[in-house]
Amino acid sequence: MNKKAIITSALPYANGEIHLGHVASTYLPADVTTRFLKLNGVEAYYVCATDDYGTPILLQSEKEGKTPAEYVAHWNKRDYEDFTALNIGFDYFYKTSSSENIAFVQDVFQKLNDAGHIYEKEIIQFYCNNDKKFLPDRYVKGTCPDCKAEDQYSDLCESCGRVPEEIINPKCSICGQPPTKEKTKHYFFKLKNFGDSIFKWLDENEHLQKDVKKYVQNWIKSGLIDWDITRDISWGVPVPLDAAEGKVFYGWFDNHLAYISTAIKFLNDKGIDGKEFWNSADIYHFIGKDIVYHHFLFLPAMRLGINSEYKLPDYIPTRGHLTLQAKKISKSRNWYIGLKDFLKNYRADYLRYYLISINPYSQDDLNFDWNDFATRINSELIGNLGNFVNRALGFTKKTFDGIVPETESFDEKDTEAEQKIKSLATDVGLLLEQNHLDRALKKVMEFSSFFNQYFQHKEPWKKGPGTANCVFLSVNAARSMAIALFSFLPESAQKIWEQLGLSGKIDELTWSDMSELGIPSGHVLGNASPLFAKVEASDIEILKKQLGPSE
Ligand code: B3M
Ligand code: ZN
Repeated sequence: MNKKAIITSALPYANGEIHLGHVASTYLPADVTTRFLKLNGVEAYYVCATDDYGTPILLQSEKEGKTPAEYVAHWNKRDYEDFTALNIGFDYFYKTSSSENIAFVQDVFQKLNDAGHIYEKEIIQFYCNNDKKFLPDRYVKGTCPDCKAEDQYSDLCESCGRVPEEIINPKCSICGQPPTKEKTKHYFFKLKNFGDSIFKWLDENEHLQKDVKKYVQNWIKSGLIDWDITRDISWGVPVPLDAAEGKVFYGWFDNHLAYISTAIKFLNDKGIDGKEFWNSADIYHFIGKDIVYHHFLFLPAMRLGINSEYKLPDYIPTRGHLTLQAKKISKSRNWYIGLKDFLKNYRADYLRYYLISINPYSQDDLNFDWNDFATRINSELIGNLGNFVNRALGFTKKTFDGIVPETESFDEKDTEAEQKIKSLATDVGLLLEQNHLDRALKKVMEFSSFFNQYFQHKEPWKKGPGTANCVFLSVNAARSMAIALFSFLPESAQKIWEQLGLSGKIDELTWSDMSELGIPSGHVLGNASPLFAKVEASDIEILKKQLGPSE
């Protein structure tokens, strides 16, 4: 394992609230991974930023009578608060509109330009005579020229995942009328130049998901097109050329560069050489499958175009979309659940538990279902884990005054239990290293269920021989579980820790500590109380109506 890592997750647009869909595919998996790496002694930093530029943001700020800078500052603050409430532990949360990112983007552009990867071209841009504006990107909808799917945005086909060269049968997405065309000069990035080198990079990188690689390599085989990187709007990173007055970069030119500029700013401020760190660390970019094109083509091409002055990613964990009650999330149709609203009703760990359990390391979509949420929390989190911890600690309190008893010689069952503790770090760690967060969490739950059965089998309430061993091993198992759970459920893990009467914070430990019998005989436990409260069916029925989705 590399001893340094930088972790990023797709940057949220500073344009509306964070909802469960965002959290499931990127922020939560990245957070779990970062916590895991840190416990493994990796100097890992999780950095993120709001994605502040683009036409939608400009138009929305105008509608609300705010400057775009005020508008994005509002969402930057709010997003950070919402993420923090879910215990997403960013080491640094910044913005693409930072002075550091602007300078960085302009510098990268200059270098690409000097290297001959940029050219100017007169293009025809859609214009709506009805709305009296240029219509870049999302403001035009039509039929995808590649897969023929209808009703697709001109900058991204959600059906085939490509960025269309020219959308067929265009319509203004504000008023629905066919736009006219106006001439304007734009700058293009020679993406075509990079097909072969990206293909090779994909072949050589064994950490990237095979199916995603294949997908991208097929795109490359079918021919890449050069990429229009400028826009005629007032909100964006200015193109640093005299001849480009009034033009700004397209958001996808500057946003992923903020992964680098944000990390470097943060590290430099800490007194670490940011650039050197970036180039010697493992780089992780967590994304959802809708932005594969951008992260597997634009991003590596731009880094290659400046001679890999900043290294390419090692991992781009790509996950599917969250659907809600089996339907696609849509903000405009109010079919979504805001993170803040959700957390007013249920604590962070309920959501973390549920979303991690249903989220495989693949591009398959996953579904949020209220009833399934209630069932999993009640039967797994509470019925299995909460039950075991409460039983083991409660029994020790009642029968031994909370003092962990002296052990006797272990019988076969005890030895098996001891073995489970000793192998937990490896069992869970291997899966986390491979990004199988759902399976790793399941392993912890299997561990808990083993100990439930062990406790049941030993019948310590009969106070026969073996009772002391059962108590000793059970409280030690609860300790191991707390450490293993910390990456997934940080609050609950810390709570178990405190109930065990252990001092300090779990994040000061190391991963392998979970495989020690760390609680000695004679140790005094803290106070046991139920870790979780049941999710009531009646509440779920109310929330289904209240939080939406309301369709
Ligand atoms: N702001 C959000 C998205 O398309 C977009 C991600 C940028 S990552 C550099 O999911
Ligand atoms: Zn229009």
